[in-house]
Parts: sequence; C-alpha cells; structure tokens
Amino acid sequence: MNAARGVNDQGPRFPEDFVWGAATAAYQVEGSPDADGRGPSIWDTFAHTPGRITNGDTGDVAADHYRLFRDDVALMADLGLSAYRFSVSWPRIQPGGKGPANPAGLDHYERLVDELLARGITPMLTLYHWDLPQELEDSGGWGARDTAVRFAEYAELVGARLGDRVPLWTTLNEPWCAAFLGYASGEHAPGRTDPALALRAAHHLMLAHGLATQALRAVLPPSGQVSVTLNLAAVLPAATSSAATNAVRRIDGLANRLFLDPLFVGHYPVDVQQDTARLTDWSFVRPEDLDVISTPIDLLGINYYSPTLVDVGPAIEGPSPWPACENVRFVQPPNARTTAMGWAIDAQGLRNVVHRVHEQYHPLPLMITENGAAFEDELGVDGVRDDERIAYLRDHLEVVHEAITAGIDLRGYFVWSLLDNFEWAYGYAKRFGIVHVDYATQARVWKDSAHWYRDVIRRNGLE
Ligand code: GCO
Repeated sequence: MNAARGVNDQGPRFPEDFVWGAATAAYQVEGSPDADGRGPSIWDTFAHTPGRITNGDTGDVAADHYRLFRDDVALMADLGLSAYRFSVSWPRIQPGGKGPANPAGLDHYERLVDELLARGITPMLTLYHWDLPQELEDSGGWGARDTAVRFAEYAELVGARLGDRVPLWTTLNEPWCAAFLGYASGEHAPGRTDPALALRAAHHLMLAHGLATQALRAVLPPSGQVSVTLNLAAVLPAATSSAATNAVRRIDGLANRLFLDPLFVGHYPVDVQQDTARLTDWSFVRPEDLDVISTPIDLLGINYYSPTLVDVGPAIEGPSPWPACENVRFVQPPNARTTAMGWAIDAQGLRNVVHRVHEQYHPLPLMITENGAAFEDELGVDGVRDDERIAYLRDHLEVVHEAITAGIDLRGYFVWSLLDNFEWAYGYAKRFGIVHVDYATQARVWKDSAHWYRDVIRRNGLE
C-alpha cells in the first residue's frame, strides 16, 4: 500500500486507453453573458424570471469559467484528466440563432480547445446543452421545425472551425430534459407547460441531431466521432401489479425508447404514440425524418444518476414532464441512501441501463458522459471532506468496470462535475463538483473526491 493517499495496485484496472474525464456545461459554469457579442439564451431569460430559480440565482457569473478557463485547464491537468467534456454556448456563435458566425465567439472556444490540447487533454464538445438562442424561442423554439435546420447550420459553423482539433462531438445533451422539463413541466427553460408541444419539441430535437450529424460529417475529418448524450432511466416497478408493470412501460417509453428507437431502430415506439394519441396526432413527423434521425453515429453518451421506481396512484394534476402519465407516481426506493438532490443512490441502475442498451440496441461504443452526486459539502480549513461522493463514484465506477469485463465497449467516464456550478432550477444551492467553488471569490478548492479521482486516474483503476 503506497502511503500517498492509499494508492495501491490491488483494485480493478481499466483498459489502457480508457478515457478519464470531467464534464461541465456552458450556461452552468461560464458566466460572461454579454461578453464578445454573445446574445441571450432561453436560460438567461428563464433565470432572470422571478420565482424560477432557487434564491433568484442566475448564470450571470456562475464559476466565471469563460474568463478563468486557463486556470481551470491547469487544474484539469493536475487531476490528470485525459478528456474534458464541455458545451459551446450557441448564442456566443450565433447571437440570434442564425446567420454568419460571431468570430469572437468561435475564437473563445478555439482558445479553450488549444489550451486543452497543449495540456494533452482531449476536448469532447457538446453543441447543445440547453442554451437555445432566445430569438429562436421567440420564433417557436423546439416546437418549430425550422429550429432543427438552424441547429444544423450552427453545427456546421463550429465543426468547420474546430473540426481539425476536436475529435469527439456530441450534438445534444439530454433531449429528454430539453423537451419535457422545458416544454411540459416548465421546470426548465423556456418554462412552457404544454405536453403536446413537448412531444413536438422532442421530435424536432431528434431531427436537429440527425441534421447536425450530417452537417458535421461534411466538415469533420474522417477521424471525427459524432455522438449524442441521453439521460437514460433504469425504470423498475415499485410493486408486482400489472398496473405497475404498465407504468414501467410508459415511463420507459418516454424516457428511453422515444430516443433510442428513432436513433437505432429507425422508428418511434408505437406504444408511446398510442399512449399520447389524445394529445397529438404526431403529424409533425414527416416520412423522411426518421432516416435523418437514424443517420449513423460513432458513439452513444449515457448520463446516469439514480434509479427510477414507478407505480400507479391517484391522478396527479398540474404540469408534469411525463405526457399522458397522470396516474403514474414515482416512488423512493425503501431505505435508500439519497444525495442532496433527494435522488436514491443505486449503482445497479447504471448496470441495468448499460446492459439494456448493449443487449437491445447493439449501439456503437458507449461512454458514461455524466455521473456524479450533490452532497452538503462543508468547506473546512483543509479542504472539503466528501466521503459520500467518493463512495458514490467508486460504486458506479465498479459497475463501469464490471460492464467492460462483461465485454461491453464502454470507453470512458466523465464525472459530473469538474466544478460546483449553476444547477439549473436549484441555482447554486446544490454542489456537484469534485472541486469546490467559492462563488464570492471564485477560488477553487479540491474536495477529497478530486484527490481520490486523481489517484484513480493515476493507477487507472480503483483501490
Ligand atoms: C443533467 C445535465 C447536467 C446537470 C446534472 C445534475 O444531466 O441534468 O446534463 O447539466 O447539472 O445532471 O443534475
């Protein structure tokens, strides 16, 4: 046992080329909302709407990553990261969501990419992590088919500038959240509560993915890899009744198959279309759309946090991110340990998701593009003790290792998140970082989990 923080060589080892990363997203970390010609996004509008965000927080400063990125890249190098997953803010590139690129916006991300490459860190670039230019929302947002076309234009602009240096591209982060939290429950920007519109939005997001994939293929070198990132749910019944089993089918349909089927099977799940027929006739889907959506990609990103247990119960009125599921209720697993978000901790859910995708969809290589947890971190004189986060990360990495051992082509893991950041409707009240951010001073303080993660990367495995 090496005395240096328990670095030993007894635990499971990962493949030599396994990608060890950390993830962030533009609106959650950058700040500088008006710098260099950036236009407003739907998250600027939403966060500045009273009552939407805990404590009235906004992303106006966040972790000031737009200005401090060089220091943060140095921190990534100290961690030993082999990759950094970040998102480009669309309204920095096209302030109004259309037309020629804003050179200063592209210049910023070129500086970030060059800084990463200079440190031997692979950039993984997400084109859309929810910050739609407000002008496009004003013209219908994801409810409008034209937004998908605008997204492909944006993808081409970024791909043309950075395609020679960025090897890993993700079109969308979590289209389920963008569609159903944004347009059905209204918990996220743009704050709409129209389930039929949310289904339209989900389709146009997937169409945008397909069109952007085609646009990227035209400008990337053959080595460029294109992916999409889905927050897939490990849905289980909370009871042995047929009603609970049907609830599983419905939530699995909306959370998982609504995205996986058009990508890898080439059509939408019929049962979901039947379940939602009273909301929409799905005429927004044109015959040629599914061929576009299922344009081949090179990698599937999976974000996983917590299992999903469902049963049936009295109809729940009011906005919900689950169209036509009024009588489905979500159940907390009994005696489950939970994170500061109230999310149950169970790494078996990650196992279920990865094996299901592998067995039922035979997709291309996989990456865990987000996994992590918020806990009530206390900043002490010598850093932050976050043993619960270390335990969470270790449990989930053990599942990742088991999946690889079982023959699943799982190529990398990105911890969410590198830094404490703006946690959407929760604002800064929830801290997911392995590095603490003092928002008053912007000081970065490594939590114990950062030291632990660095050791995992150094030994390429678990203790
Ligand atoms: C998501 C988003 C992240 C969140 C993280 C914690 O998965 O919801 O990609 O932006 O901050 O997941 O909720």
